[in-house]
Amino acid sequence: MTSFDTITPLLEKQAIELPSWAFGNSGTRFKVFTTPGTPRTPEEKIADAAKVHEFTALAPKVALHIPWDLVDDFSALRTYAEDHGVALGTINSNTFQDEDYKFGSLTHSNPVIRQKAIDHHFACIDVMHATGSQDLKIWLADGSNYPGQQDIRGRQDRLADSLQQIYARLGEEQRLVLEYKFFEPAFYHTDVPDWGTSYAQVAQLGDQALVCLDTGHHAPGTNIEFIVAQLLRLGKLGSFDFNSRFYADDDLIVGAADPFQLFRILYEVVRGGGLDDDSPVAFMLDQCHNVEDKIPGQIRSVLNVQEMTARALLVDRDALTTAQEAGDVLGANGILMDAFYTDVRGPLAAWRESRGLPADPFGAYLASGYQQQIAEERVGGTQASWGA
Ligand code: PSV
Ligand code: MN
Ligand code: MN
Repeated sequence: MTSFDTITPLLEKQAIELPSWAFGNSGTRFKVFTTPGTPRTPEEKIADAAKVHEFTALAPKVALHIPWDLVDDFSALRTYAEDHGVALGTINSNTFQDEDYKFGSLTHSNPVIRQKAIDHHFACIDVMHATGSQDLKIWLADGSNYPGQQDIRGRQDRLADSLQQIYARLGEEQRLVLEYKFFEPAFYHTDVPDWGTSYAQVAQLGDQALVCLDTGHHAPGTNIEFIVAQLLRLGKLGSFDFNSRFYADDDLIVGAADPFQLFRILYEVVRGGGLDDDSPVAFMLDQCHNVEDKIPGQIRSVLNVQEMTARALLVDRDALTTAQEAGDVLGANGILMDAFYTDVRGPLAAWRESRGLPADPFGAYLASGYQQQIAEERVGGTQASWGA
C-alpha cells in the first residue's frame, strides 16, 4: 500500500467550498427547527464558514446564493470574507422561489418570463465580477408533473438558447456549471434530470461550461463513480456538490450515509486526475443541517471528505492495474478494499498537529467557546434560513 507520507502533499492542497445556506436554518416541509446563534446576515454566515476553515484548513471558500445572500455592496462583502481568512466562491442562481417560475424559468414558453430568468443570471455574473468568483452554478427546478403538460422537447431548445445567452456574458476566467437532478420539485419530467442532459447542453456551449455533479441527485443504486469517471474522461466534470442521502435529496452530511460510496467516488477523482493542479474540478458541499448544530456539521463534513480522500490516495494503483490486467478478480478487489479499510484517523491527526492545526478540529471547535459566544451575541433580528 502507498505510504501516508507520500500522500500529504496532495492532501495539503485539498480545498472544499462551503455553502452559505448550510449555516442558516433548514428543515422539511413539516417544520424548520432553529438553533441558537444562527446567522442573521450573509456576513454572519461567512464568519461561521471561516471558523470551519480556521479549525481544519480545508474550507477556504464560501459559496453564495442569490438572492438569499443579496447585499448592497458585494465588493465590501468580498473584503469582509478576506478579512476573515476566506474567499467568496461559486455564485448559485435561484429561479425556483418566484411565482413567475411556476411553469419554468430558462425553459419557459413565455418569452417575458424566460428573459427574466436570463436577466437574473446576468445579475449573478455581475455579482461574480465584484466577488471574484469563478463559477456560476445553475440548478433549475424546471419540469412538469403530468404527461402532456409541457412540450418536453421545445423546453430543451429554449434551455439551450437561454444558456447560450448566459454563456456569452461570462468573463474569460468565469465558468458555467450546470447541475442535474432526477426529480423534485417536478415529479414527471425534469428539464435537466441527468448527467447526459447536462453534458449535452454544456458541450454545445464551449470550454467554459461544465457539469456539476450533486451526489444526492441520483436514483438509488446509481453507480455515481462511473459518472465521475466518464465526465473526467470527457473533460467536463466542473464541480461536485457533496452530501449524502438515504432516500431522496436528503442533503445530509457527506460520508454519513455511505462512506464506501464516497471512497469509490474519490478514488475515481484521484484516478482521473481530479486532484491535479490543472484539474477543473471544484469541490463543494451542498448540505443542510436540520437538527444538528451547523458549524460542527460542516466540520464533520470536510473531515469526512479529507478522510476518504486519504484512503483513496492510499490505493496501490500499480498493484491494482497489475491485478486487473491479470484477471485477478479477488486480488484487484482486495487491493481496493485494503485502502478503504485503512484507518487514517491517527496519521491525519498527527499530520494536522505538525501543521499547527488541532489534531481533533471537531473537539477543538466545541471547546473554543465560539458556539456559546454566537448564541449569546446573536439575539434579535431574523435568523437566516434556507430560502432567506
Ligand atoms: C435543490 O435540489 C438544491 O439542493 C440543488 O442541489 C442546488 O445545488 C441547491 O438546492 C442550491 O440551489
Ligand atoms: Mn446541489
Ligand atoms: Mn439538491
